[in-house]
Amino acid sequence: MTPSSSPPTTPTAVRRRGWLALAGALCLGDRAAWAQGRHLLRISTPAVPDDWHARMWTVLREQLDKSASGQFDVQINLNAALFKQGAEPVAMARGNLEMATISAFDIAKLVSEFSIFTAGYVIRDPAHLMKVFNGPIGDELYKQVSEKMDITVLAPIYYGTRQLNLRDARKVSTPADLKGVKLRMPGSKEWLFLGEALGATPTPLAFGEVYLGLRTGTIDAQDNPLPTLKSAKFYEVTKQITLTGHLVDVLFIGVANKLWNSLGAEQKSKLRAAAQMAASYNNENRMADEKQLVDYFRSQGLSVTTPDIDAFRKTVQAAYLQSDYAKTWPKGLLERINATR
Ligand code: KDO
Repeated sequence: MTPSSSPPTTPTAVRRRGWLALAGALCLGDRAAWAQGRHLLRISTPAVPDDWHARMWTVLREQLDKSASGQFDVQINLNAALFKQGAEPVAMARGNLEMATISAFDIAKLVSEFSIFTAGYVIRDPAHLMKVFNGPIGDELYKQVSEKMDITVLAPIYYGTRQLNLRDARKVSTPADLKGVKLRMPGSKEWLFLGEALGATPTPLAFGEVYLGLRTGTIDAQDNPLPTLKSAKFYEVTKQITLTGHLVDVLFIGVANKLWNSLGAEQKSKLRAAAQMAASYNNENRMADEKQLVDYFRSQGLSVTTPDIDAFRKTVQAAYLQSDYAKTWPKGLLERINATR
């Protein structure tokens, strides 16, 4: 990718596009797809176009074009142009959106026992993540999501391992070194708690505002997986990456039950298969990227440091275990997650 000095989006442009896209999708798209007898599949994501979990939606669309030709009208809206980050589950429940990636943080807002998946240093690595979410623990979670959020999970995807990314270079060995650092987090209390557990001063900000926040200095740091640091170009406006690996992050490809329940068995299996193909495409590319991006960022002049991971793990785990979140975790779930191999 060629480095550029301009941000990938501006908030005003995104908002303007958002209103136009929203009006189009809600009024015209709905009727057009209905008139042609196709199922409208409106997708909304905050992801930037170059990110793997944005590109995977094209994989899904192309697959459906092949396997269920003329049956779905897939409309992909990137950069939070249709719904703002975190608003997707509500839009899906209200019938204004059919598909999105939802995070464990979105789920925890409504299904509090699953805040366990928002806790740092619980999931060990991508293989552990897939075993947990493609096994019985995942099935229990998806049942709750369907009942309480009216969303069917079609596939978990690996979003990447979250690392710290700082505007200015500084020594970061333990959480104490992050005291007073304004660490941007997405805007929900579960995310802010993670920032606090890391020892920083969490500052809520939508994903689309992060580039500018780093460039102007309204925030000192952000956390995201390495592939996203590259696709959203955060490396252009930061000097250091500290490999805390504090959250092996998952997103779930979800479909609104209103749409899901209107499909026949064959359409359901084709849509699920397309979602799984999209997930594999994302997972493979992300994991490959994570292996080689440290060298890339160093070549771009960033310093990439390794902190005392044990110190981070102990502090973050203790913060969660002492929190009210842990009180809602079903008995034995943490042990079952730890025992999943
Ligand atoms: C972010 O805002 O930091 C985050 O990484 C949170 C994720 O849950 C997800 O919403 C992601 O942004 C977006 O998909 C943009 O990559």
